[in-house]
Amino acid sequence: MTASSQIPPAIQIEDDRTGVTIPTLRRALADNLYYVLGKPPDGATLNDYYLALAYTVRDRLMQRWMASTHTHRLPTIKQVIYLSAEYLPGPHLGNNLMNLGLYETVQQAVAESGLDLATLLACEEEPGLGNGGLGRLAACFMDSLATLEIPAIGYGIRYEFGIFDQEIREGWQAEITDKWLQSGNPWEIARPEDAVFVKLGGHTEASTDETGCYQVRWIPHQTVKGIPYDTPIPGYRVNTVNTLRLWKAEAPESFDLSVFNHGDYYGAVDQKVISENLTKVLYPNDEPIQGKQLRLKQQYFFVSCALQDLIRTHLAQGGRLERFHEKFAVQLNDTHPAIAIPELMRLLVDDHHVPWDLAWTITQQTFAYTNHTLLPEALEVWSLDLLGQLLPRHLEIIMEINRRFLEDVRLKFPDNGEKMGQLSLIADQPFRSVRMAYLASVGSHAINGVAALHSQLLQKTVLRGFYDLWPEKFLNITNGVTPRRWMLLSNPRLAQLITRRIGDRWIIHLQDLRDLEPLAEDPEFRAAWRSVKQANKQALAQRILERTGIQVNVESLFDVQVKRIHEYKRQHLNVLHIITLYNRLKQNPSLDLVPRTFIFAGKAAPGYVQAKLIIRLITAVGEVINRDPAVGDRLKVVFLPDYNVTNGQPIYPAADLSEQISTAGKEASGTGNMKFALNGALTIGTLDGANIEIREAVGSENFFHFGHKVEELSQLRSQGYDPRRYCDHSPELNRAIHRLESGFFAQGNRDLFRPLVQSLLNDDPYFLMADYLSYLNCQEQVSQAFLNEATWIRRSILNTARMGEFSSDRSIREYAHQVWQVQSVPINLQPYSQSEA
Ligand code: HBZ
Repeated sequence: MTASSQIPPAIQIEDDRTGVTIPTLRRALADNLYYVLGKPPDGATLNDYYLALAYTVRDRLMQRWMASTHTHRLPTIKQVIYLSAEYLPGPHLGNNLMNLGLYETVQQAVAESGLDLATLLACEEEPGLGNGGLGRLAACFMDSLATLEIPAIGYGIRYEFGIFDQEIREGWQAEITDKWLQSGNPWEIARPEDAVFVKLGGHTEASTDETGCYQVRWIPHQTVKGIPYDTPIPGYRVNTVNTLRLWKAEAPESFDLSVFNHGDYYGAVDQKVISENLTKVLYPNDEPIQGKQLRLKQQYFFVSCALQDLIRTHLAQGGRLERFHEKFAVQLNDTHPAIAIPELMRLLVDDHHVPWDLAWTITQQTFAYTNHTLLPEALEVWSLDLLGQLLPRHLEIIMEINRRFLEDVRLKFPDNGEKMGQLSLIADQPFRSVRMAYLASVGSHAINGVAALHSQLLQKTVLRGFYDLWPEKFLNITNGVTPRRWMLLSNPRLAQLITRRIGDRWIIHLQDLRDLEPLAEDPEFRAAWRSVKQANKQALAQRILERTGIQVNVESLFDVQVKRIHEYKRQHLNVLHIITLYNRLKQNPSLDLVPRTFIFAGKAAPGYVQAKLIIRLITAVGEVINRDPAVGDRLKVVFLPDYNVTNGQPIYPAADLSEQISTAGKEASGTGNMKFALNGALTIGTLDGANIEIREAVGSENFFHFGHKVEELSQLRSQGYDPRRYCDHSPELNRAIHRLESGFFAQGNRDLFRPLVQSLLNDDPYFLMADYLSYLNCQEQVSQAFLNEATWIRRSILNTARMGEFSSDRSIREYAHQVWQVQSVPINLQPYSQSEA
């Protein structure tokens, strides 16, 4: 690209594709509808209008996007490359309008065209290209990178079907295919001209060339073509527009042709289908992993596409491969892209003839690895069998990396065979496999956990041996969330109230929220704060009514737990509390109970039987409690279906209480906990993940903590934990468990919840029984606190005021300085002039 391509082509000054006056925007909307979508105004659907508006906004990003891309490619500029198998960006339109500063103008333009912006925004299908926290973190990071004007590309997979849509049928989760591309995706631009080819399968052949150089050739069984699709990621009120580049797999035409020439047309079509299957669907597992071949193919496919893309652009800019790591800082979002380490080695050594040692230095200097979980069942391993079949050359390279690594270990710890076995990238049990977290650690110069406790535990447990070897590689970078989407866009009432009092710098300097602290003592401000919360609760109540038919009391305490459904997150501990309150009410119908509305949302992995049963438990308890006239509107239990970014946005602003009740040591960080506290909810939580840091920041008096700490749980475990003991000692726990066993919530069916009850009574691996009493007492404190409205609101304000450090801008600054060594690069837009064009 040349410099002049930053400048839009010569048209009029107030062009229909760039102008931002109301008449121009209206004309652009009509224009895009007619000329891009081919729809006359009277024959257009709401979705057509949404698409036309999206194109209108995309047009207004284009000059900044091209200028950013052009500048970021310059050899002197270091770029962040985020490799993530998952992204959950949420709907783009509202966010892009906000970041461009066009929200109000477009709202008015749309209204003058007889349309309603909110209605058009609701047409957008969000890209559900992730499971949960990890994918959403990638999206928050992309927002912060652009806002901080840091050159970045996010690489990932363009899944044709994202995370399934969830419906609740007779109380059970049903999974529906997510056809997010069905009505068109106006935000992406296909770049077939940038396609790359990815090899799979086959075998390798070693030889020595004429200069005596050892060479390995990989003769693949199959080749697939990767087509990139680019989505602009604009920063907030800056010119930087970064790129999210997602790859789609297709069959290479040459392959089709060769088969076609042999007359096997149907064979060619089959091959095409096989190739395209590669990026068909996202694996809907959030934690446990199984060795599925297609998943390894997906991982390798996008990583190879990304690295080939980088090498190509680097060389095209005159860059030298020895300087690859000076141009690109590549972050591995968990181990899903860790195959990038042998892939970069292969590209450098085999394809570009870089000597091994130099290639290894470049590779280590290039990569950094973020770990997101310690759960043993979630740590990725790939069997040598599978790797050998699919990526024979990579297996050889991994073995060579391991050989050299273990040799270093041996020199450092002579005569310590045990150490070598512990550190080996290859596990022997239960089958020979590559430990991807080890591979990622060896191939990276920096390794981080995502909250202080998690980073400590990472160093002490999963990666202990590596920490002992290289303590200097390890660091903690606590997660954060973007205040643009999670406050400004999703909680406009609160954002406006805050801005009226302290100005709007908090949007990019979240620490400025501190200025709200003194206002917590101001009764007038507290009243305004309360009205905002009530309005948000009213809005959520309306959605609850529309989606579930349940009428909730907006004066009640909104007690909210939204996140993936998992035993370690302990939604069923929350349910045990609900059942206990219900039992108390049944025992004493005139009990003076603080009214609560319990709100749950979240998806369960389709194969995770126990998690699906927890959903059924929540809906079953709701069915009984919600229609018990003796309860009235003192207790309601709601399960909101299809939790995703879109449906999450109205939830956080309406919460009074945030449930963050994972077993200590299990939740790496959590990010929902940050969204709630930022929006003024108080937290009830264990000392786990980022809860610990949130509690320190907001003040322990403004945070309800309960439960055993990590060390206390390991002590319990080593003493021979007996969950039944807690039942025997707590009549209320006993009664709650009995309600479940008796079939009371299952129309007399004693079998339905038996697996849950059995698990709790027999092993209780997540210590619900041990934490029950402490949780119950803590909930009692919550209720008492809620009765005093003035102090509750005061605490709510202080939560928001003190959450400044949990902006993803802060996380990204830490990565930029401590891991990536990258700087901001402001983007200059040449002023448009007729003569230049
Ligand atoms: O990553 C989550 C952690 O559980 C959470 O504590 C943390 O806040 C968040 C961001 O750091 N982990 C995930 O969301 N993990 C996945 O979504 C996942 C997806 C595919 C897998 C394994 C895990 O194969």
